[in-house]
Amino acid sequence: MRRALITGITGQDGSYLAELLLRNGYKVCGLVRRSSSTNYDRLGSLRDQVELIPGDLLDSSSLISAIQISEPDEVYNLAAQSFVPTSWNQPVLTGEFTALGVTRMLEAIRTVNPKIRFYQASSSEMFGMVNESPQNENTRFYPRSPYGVAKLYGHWMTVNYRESYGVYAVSGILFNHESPRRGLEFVSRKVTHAVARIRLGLQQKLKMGNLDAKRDWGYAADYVEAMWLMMQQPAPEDFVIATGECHSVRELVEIAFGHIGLDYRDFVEIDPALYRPAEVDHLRGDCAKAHAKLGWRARVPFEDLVRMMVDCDLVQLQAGSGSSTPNVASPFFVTDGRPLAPLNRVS
Ligand code: NAP
Ligand code: F7E
Repeated sequence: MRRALITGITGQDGSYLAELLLRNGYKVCGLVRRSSSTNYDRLGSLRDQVELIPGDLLDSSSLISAIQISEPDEVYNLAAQSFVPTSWNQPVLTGEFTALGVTRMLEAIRTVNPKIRFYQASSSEMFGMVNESPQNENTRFYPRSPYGVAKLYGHWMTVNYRESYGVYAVSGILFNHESPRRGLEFVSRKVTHAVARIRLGLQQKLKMGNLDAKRDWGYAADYVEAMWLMMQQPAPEDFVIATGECHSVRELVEIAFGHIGLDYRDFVEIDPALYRPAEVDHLRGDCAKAHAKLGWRARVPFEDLVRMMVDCDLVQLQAGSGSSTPNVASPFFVTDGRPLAPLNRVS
């Protein structure tokens, strides 16, 4: 039985990756940091199928011990301070988690067993102010936030450990990916959750920042498959993972409100406080390399993703689940890899 250790298992991607690895027959361990109350909502029933090991990216000895306990063949480093605006408020802490945390984990691997394969969750935020579009593995990096800078450090450390020590270390440069398990502060989920609340009469208005920013948004359950595929190759390489499509935040709100028959202009208010000190205006990824070498491509179109997230939020709010990030079953691909019909709509 192959064994994997996931850092960030309680996050959006961690829960989808744990599901995928369990389906693929892995023994799955997850690193969890201590908090005053447990935070396992996204894991749902997976909680009983994975082994959770206490540890923190800030604490090297806990990483060494997590590797000794889990004895993994593969480590997926998904843990990070991942919200871009917070990185301006807490730039040093973001650097500790998102940048130096990578080195701590790589050093732990080198110390315990350098044959362990390592995946680093890199980000399209590293491209930042782009000089070409779409962006691929050779595009210049120009991060625009402390988060982007921290991710770039982690990316280069991953490359460096591969080149310096021959560690099988890969960096997945993933563009934005969303799901019903996305944190409420990220724009996609903020919008779909608010739209559902407005539909149910629980909220009247939605405050938004820059509607003109453009992103390449895909479905998280698709993207964790790319992570796993990168770790199964004969030699370690870095890959861009994206849909190749670009949409504005304005389109996002238009589709989400339109899905329940409303015009976003009647509900959205612009709040200048939500603008960022430096914006990433436009991102669109070119995943031709991943398609050619991994056979990977995104399967869920943007419009379907947004509508599915609105539907899931409506269902969750009506059920009164009490959790903002429940372990909603993957609405796509639960059968044979083809998108299913949308979930039940609220009449
Ligand atoms: P997420 O939902 O914010 O999850 C982050 C995870 O990291 C949580 O499990 C969190 O634990 C954990 N964590 C944070 N600080 C930690 C620390 N000091 N020690 C141990 N664990 C810690 O993020 P995501 O959307 O799943 O993204 C996964 C990774 O991919 C992140 O590294 C993110 O930066 C990167 N990424 C994401 C996207 C995207 O669009 N989603 C795109 C590119 C790259 P708690 O539950 O305890 O907070
Ligand atoms: O913002 C604009 C905002 O916070 C997207 C993380 O997973 O993807 C994510 O980073 C865009 C930005 O994601 C609001 O200005 C407008 O241009 O959903 P977001 P992000 O910053 O792109 C990358 C790839 C990661 O690696 C990160 O970890 O939406 N926007 N109005 C808003 N954004 C938010 N959050 N809230 C607003 O009200």
